[in-house]
Amino acid sequence: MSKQMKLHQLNYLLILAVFTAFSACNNSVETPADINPNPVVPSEKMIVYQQMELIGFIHFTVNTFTNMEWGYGDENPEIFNPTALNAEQWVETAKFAGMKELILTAKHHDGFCLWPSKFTEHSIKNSPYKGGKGDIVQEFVEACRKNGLTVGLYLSPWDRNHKDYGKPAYLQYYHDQLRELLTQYGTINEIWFDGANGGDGFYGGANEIRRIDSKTYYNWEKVFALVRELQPDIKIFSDAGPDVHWIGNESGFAGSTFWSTINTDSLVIGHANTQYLNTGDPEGKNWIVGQCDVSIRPGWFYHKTEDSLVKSPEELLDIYYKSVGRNAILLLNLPPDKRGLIHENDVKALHNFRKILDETFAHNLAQDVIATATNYRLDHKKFSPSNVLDKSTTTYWATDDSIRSADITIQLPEEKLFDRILIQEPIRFGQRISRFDLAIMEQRGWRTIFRGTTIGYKRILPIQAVRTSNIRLRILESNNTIAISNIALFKAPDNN
Ligand code: FUL
Repeated sequence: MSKQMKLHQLNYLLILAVFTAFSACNNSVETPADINPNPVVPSEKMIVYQQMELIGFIHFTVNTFTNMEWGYGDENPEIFNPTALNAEQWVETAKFAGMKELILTAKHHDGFCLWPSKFTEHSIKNSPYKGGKGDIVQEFVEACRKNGLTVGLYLSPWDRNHKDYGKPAYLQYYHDQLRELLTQYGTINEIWFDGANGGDGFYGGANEIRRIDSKTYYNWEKVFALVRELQPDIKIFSDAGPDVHWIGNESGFAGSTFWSTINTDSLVIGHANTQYLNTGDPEGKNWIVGQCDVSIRPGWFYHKTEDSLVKSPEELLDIYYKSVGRNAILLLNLPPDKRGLIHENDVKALHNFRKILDETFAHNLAQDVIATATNYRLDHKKFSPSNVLDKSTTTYWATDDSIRSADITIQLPEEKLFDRILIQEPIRFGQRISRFDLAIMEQRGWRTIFRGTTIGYKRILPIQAVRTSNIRLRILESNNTIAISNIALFKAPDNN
């Protein structure tokens, strides 16, 4: 090779290197930053929690054997005798239904403990179950772990058995029990603090009424600090959070307007404003996930007389759409019977509920579609309307900052029949949308089929079935730059 040729080659390589470096540099300049987050956003831990969507409750204690809802606290532990208890059956039933976590009543208001607590005789250790050697919390935790469900525990603050309830001494007892539960059973994902507090009870034989000041008695800040010290990643549920809050009713539904933001300083555990809890607060300074608790039966505990009153799959679906479909978590209670098994009727209803859900959401009809919008941020593909069509909740369509009202239209390759519309916001930037409507294209033009307010992590709109090839989501109000991460269309099996 001549000297000149070599030089030529060198020059060429140099130009190529400079060009590559320049275009790499230019590309990184070209990829714009994400939209600005709202002042209140969820932590990564709470986003993961919200993505569980459906979780379950297990209410089981002496009440199951006395046919009560609130045990008085004077029960003889001898009555607690499940003959065929199988925690795996609970977990397998829950898992089949699509639940990602189960929460067990380790201690309900009667004070009876499902684990052999060192601090009381009112427990499983004095029952015939496994000759007093049983530990149902342990069995439960093992079954959950084996099946990949996270574990939650309920430790009732109100204790109608304990002689010191209402006095300072009880608080030490409560802390000791928390310590047992949160140190002896591995990772606990959620702790559930009930709001029912004080009233009549056995109280070590005093048989009287004990009232407490729900604002001060438990010193909740201290309790929460202890919980976090023992289990740093745990989610704390109560009427007031701090991570997950009660939805304000026990029927399982969030408001049709539901914000994940709320102000906790106005909430008192045991005396919360249920309407406020049901809607959240667009001005709220705390991000707290809403949780809708409801039982599959009229009662929280098993009663034989309710075997015929198990909620139907259709009722369960209605609850699902009003909880998960409204930006909240559904916590569905499955109470084991006296055998220690979830009753066949409950299992059947759950199976059919799951079957309908699976059939409904198996096939997104928004396939091979084209999404267009009246505006998209910087005209950059990072914010393109087509981002709402992938399954990812990371990619999103967003508008320019000055835009607070915009349309996104989805054009299907042909007319499709659908009756469920799913919409999601990329909540890592906060919750933004406060008014929207949906319209479909008909022969005479656009027809509005739904007017709504909030969307949040997930909104599912069960609508009358419509047939169309064009659907338009119009965002009318938003507290920040508009952003949507997903839109999908589904058709439920007929009559569901
Ligand atoms: C209520 C309790 O009083 C019920 O017994 C049940 O545990 C429910 C989940 O919470 O406040």
